[in-house]
Amino acid sequence: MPNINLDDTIAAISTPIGEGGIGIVRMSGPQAIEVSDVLFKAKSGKALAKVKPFTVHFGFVMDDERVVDEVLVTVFKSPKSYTSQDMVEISSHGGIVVTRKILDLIFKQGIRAAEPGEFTKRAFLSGRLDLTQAEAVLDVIQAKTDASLSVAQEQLKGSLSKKVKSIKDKLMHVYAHVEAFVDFPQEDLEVYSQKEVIEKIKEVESEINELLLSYQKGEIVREGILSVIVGRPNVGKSSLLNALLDRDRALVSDVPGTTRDALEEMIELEGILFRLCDTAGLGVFADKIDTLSMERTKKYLDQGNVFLWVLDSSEEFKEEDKNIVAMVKNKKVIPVLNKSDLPAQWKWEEVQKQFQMDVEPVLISAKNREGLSELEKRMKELVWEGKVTTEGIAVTRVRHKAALEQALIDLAQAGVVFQNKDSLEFLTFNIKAALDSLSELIGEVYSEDLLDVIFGEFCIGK
Ligand SMILES: Nc1nc2c(ncn2[C@@H]2O[C@H](COP(=O)(O)OP(=O)(O)OP(=O)(O)O)[C@@H](O)[C@H]2O)c(=O)[nH]1
Ligand SMILES: [Mg+2]
Repeated sequence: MPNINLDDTIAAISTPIGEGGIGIVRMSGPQAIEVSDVLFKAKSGKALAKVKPFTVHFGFVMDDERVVDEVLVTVFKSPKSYTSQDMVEISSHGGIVVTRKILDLIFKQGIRAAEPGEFTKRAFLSGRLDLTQAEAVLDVIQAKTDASLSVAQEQLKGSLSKKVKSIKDKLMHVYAHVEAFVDFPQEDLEVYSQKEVIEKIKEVESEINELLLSYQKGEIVREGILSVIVGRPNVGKSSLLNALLDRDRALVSDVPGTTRDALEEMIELEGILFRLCDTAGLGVFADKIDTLSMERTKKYLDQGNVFLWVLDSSEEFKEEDKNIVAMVKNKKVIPVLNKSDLPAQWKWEEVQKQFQMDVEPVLISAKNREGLSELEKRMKELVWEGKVTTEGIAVTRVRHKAALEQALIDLAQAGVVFQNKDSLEFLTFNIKAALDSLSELIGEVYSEDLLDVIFGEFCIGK
């Protein structure tokens, strides 16, 4: 395990850079209070080193004799703070220069600039939060719907770690029994029978599977539903994106091939987050950029959760449309018959029959903003029958999913080893590997690289 130094003191501006009501400069570490005393003159004249923890003090940040700003300073004493260390938060007026100036004065005292997420990393390293809780802090900050906020809050409370720990405890029990048997085979120990070991492993497997089942929903709640708008050029894909967003986000023109690069925007429909992606029209490509756009569209075809397949009903059903059928046929797709303000040249029933597609279309006019509420209704129905529920969602990140899947692989291997009556030492090896994966999930073991990835996503000052 890496040895990470917590003895230095770090500082950062914790509020967004810009103008606001207040700005907060935060410090954490053993020198936080003594350094604050160099810059801060309390109106009461009292030094911060002498004040009670969890108190707020009015006064001035001074640059020698010059007042930098009138501030409130909050003092936290270890271990009862966000990072579990001594902390000071200076609330000043929310200006870019004033907060920067206070931070610079702190740096002059030899304090180091905090890295992104370093305050939360300290909370993790000091044991106040486990890794899934630290990840939840970021999810709370980035939550874009009520549902994602409530899942993040559950995780922050430790619900996922609690479940993983309980699974780990059960497995640890099995491990201890098997190991006792390996170490002292001669002795008359009260250990699980072979049948019992297999049963216990099966129990653990089913609990892990239950957690994994919640991932599909969890991912959608956290990240939104990737809804890819596809279709041949000029059918009105970008017009549809603009209509759903209710603003002119994408460029629209009557020249086929207007959209080159895929474009992503979010909308929320009754608590469900949709990541709408407008793509370049799928068709005959002429130049290198077109080829690149096509590749990008195809990547989205692989990744999308749902597809809005836009067709132009005012023009014939073209060869290019036919080619798209195969790409979307077996996916969650809504055929969107656009330009319904113009006379239709073909009927969906014919296409449906020819390609045996068991799905109803939605008729819209993106230009006149018609048929959109029906389309939105269909989009919601495609996901959880239109009802958002966060109940039972525990696993929200690929990292969690990968760790649980690895634990299952190790346990399956343990089962094979046991059934073949191979050496019991192998069995302990496999159970230990599964235990390690679960420990990694909650951060009982970690590498510095993993922490860099997780906390690197945070903003500076959190
Ligand atoms: N009459 C009518 N015209 C529309 C409608 N929707 C889009 N158009 C027109 O169709 C043309 C193409 O629209 P876009 O939204 O740029 O089409 P696109 O599918 O994004 O095209 P590419 O980016 O080139 O693939 C434009 O001239 C739009 O004004 C509609 O509902 N009715
Ligand atoms: Mg377009």
